[in-house]
Amino acid sequence: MKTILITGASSGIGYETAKALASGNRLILCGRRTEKLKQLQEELPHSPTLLLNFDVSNKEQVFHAIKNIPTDWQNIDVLINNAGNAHGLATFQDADLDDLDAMIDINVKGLIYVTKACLPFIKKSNDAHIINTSSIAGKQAYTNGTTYCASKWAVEALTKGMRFDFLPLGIKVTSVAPGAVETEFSLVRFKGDEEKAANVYKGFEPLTAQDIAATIAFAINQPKHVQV
Ligand code: 8X3
Repeated sequence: MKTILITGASSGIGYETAKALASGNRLILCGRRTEKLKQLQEELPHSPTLLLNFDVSNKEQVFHAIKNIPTDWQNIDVLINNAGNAHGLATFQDADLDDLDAMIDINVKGLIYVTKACLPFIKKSNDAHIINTSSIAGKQAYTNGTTYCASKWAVEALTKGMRFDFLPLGIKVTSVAPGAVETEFSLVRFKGDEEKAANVYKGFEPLTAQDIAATIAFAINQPKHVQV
């Protein structure tokens, strides 16, 4: 039984990953929307769960919440840095600076804060593993996506760098880099415009949150000597 902390567990990939990993594990479900986390908790009546409410981009909230995890939940083995999103889809010259700030704050700084905060606990585990949610956007820049792509490029660099740095600590590091996944992602990117969001997934079969959850579960369930 592993203790697994998941950020962004209130929806999409995080929500489905919690469901995929619930059997036989203890889950620390983190997010900003307490009601959604409670709903998820109710869907997992047979799994021990702890809910933590914080915004990954708020340094004080992150460190306060994680440092104060009850002692019997501090044996974190796996951290899934899933929280992240896109704000706006516009050329760099037209993009709203607040949107660009938000993507760097959440997708990059948020991942750094949560990882730093969890590290004192994770490094005591014999099954330590960090999963970073990257994106195809971390491998290929696209029109109107400069800063979202930059944020995911940073996730790729953080993953590779952590893999070197954490080798002496015995912590595995994996990045999962999905293409288009139909979740709230586009709704958030287009600030609630349902029509624009739905159009993104027209004409092809997008990935689902369950597909990505299964990939994360595969990575976590490999033997100790296998790092995906
Ligand atoms: C989401 C994938 O292609 O919409 O990270 O940027 S994409």
